[in-house]
Amino acid sequence: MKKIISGNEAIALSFGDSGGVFASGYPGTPSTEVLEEVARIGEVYCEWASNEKVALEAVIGASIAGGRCLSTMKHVGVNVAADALMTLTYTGVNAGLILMVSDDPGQHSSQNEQDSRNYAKFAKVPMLDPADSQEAYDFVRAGFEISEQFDTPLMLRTTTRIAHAKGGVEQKVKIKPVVGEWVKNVPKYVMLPNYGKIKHVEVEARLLKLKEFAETTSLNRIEMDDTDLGILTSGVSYQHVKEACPNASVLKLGLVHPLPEKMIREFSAKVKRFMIVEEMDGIFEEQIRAMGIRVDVGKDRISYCGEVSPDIIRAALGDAITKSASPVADLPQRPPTFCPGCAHRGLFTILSKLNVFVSGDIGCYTLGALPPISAMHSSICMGASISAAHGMAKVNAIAGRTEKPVAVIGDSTFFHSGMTGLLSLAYNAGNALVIIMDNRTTAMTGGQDNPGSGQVLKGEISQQVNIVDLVKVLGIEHVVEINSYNLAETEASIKKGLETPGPYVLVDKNPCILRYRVKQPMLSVDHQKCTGCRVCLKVTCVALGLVADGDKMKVQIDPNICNGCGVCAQLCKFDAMSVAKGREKQ
Ligand SMILES: Cc1ncc(C[n+]2csc(CCOP(=O)(O)OP(=O)(O)O)c2C)c(N)n1
Repeated sequence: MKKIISGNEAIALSFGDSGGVFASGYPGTPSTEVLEEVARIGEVYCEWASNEKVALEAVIGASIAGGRCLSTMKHVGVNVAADALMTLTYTGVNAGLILMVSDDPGQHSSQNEQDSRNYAKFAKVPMLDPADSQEAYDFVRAGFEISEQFDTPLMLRTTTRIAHAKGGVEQKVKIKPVVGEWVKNVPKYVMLPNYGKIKHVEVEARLLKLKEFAETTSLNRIEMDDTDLGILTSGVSYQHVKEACPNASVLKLGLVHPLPEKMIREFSAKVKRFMIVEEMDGIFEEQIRAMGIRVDVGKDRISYCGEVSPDIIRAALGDAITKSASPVADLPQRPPTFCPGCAHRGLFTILSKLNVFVSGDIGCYTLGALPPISAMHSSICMGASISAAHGMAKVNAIAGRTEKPVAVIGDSTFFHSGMTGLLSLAYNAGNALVIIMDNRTTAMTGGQDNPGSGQVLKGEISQQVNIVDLVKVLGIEHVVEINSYNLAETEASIKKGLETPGPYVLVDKNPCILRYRVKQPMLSVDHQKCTGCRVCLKVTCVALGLVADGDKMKVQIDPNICNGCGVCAQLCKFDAMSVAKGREKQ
């Protein structure tokens, strides 16, 4: 019987059904649900690592110890794990090892739009690119087989639409996990230069064998139809191709690296017009053109940016497009904002008031950059806030500027890659104010656990790191706890941190309102006192709205949404906001 599940669920299911024994990853949209689902199914050991490099390294150890294993991450996570990946490709594996990476064409939820297929080419490893949930399921099983047959890590790549869309999946007969031997093999696993040189030769030979395999594997298939048009494609683009050109001949790649040169040559020779449809980079096209194969339609007509759609394919072919009646076009924009009651709101309200330069990081707090709060001025990648603030302060000092930068970072990001930045700042006599928003979860990606939340992925209680102690151990003398719901106190603490020379760290220990559901008595507005000045609206809380009161518009609070955090009330100069009558005890 078929199950209707998402690509992410299919990968998790197949991991358990294909003899998997160990999984480790770091959350990141659209990959996060894979490990959550492995944990929910509950048959296989899995864990959140503190970052993607740690996750991949743990999985390397698991493979050396003989267990089939899986590491999950989003595309930018591979940048973090790349150091391990680029040498893992030399050592190869003992038991099957899959690195699952989810790309985000269209940047629905990411800081960039990089194409992970580049990594497969760069690391010289095979990559599979499923086109639906069934393939996501099947490719995990096939991935383990390829990984073991060719002694290589294998990358399994999804994109947002494959990861999150649901489709029918037929399960295969379950393979019982068998843990292999754990053997010492210095030339294979110790990549000193002398061993590495030998391994590099082996990697090149392996790639040639994989190329031969690509020609014959059923992972790649030709669907011959009308020979006027032949399209080479893979992944979700295959679905768009089938919708836009149902009669065209199609070469559908499941193994997207290395490419089956002979197969492509023969296919392209049989069709009048040869088109390549690929999202983001022109990786197929570049290689296929380098093979000397004629490409009639490709990246010259399909953008490197954003997602592909049937309309884009039709337009690239020069077909007349009847504009699709998109219901989305006329909807009002609803930019993301802090949740009602989120502790980040109070902090950014004060940072905005103080008009300091905020070196930001990646998490819910990045929303502090948006108007009208507009209190974040750089955000590059996870962990960059502290190191970048350090660099700013050093150059400020050289330029004779006295302004001290402020770095804002969340707890998960601090554990991920902020700690090393702070260590370096302390070591190099830095001069920044660092604010760590310790909401005890990885909120941005849906509230996953981390080393500060006190429990692990499968729900068991674990140690809970005390960030204040940790910061001290890294060499910071001034560490102060703050409560960002109290605006006056927070302002005073920030000013003190800015006035004190050298590194200064504030830790805001307020739990994520969405995950921990901390609810204070809700507030209401006294319209006798409210003048309609709208100062409170600057905190961009969706619980606040306007309502007509006589000839004036006055503020009202939505009782269904207000979390009673009181930040808006502290901004009101007319004392118009207070705990709603009858709601004193929530
Ligand atoms: C290298 C990398 N891995 C994962 C992500 C996905 N991601 C975005 S923000 C974030 C962490 C947010 O947690 P935290 O720093 O605690 O802030 P919060 O959202 O809880 O305020 C993650 C995992 C990413 N953007 N980059």
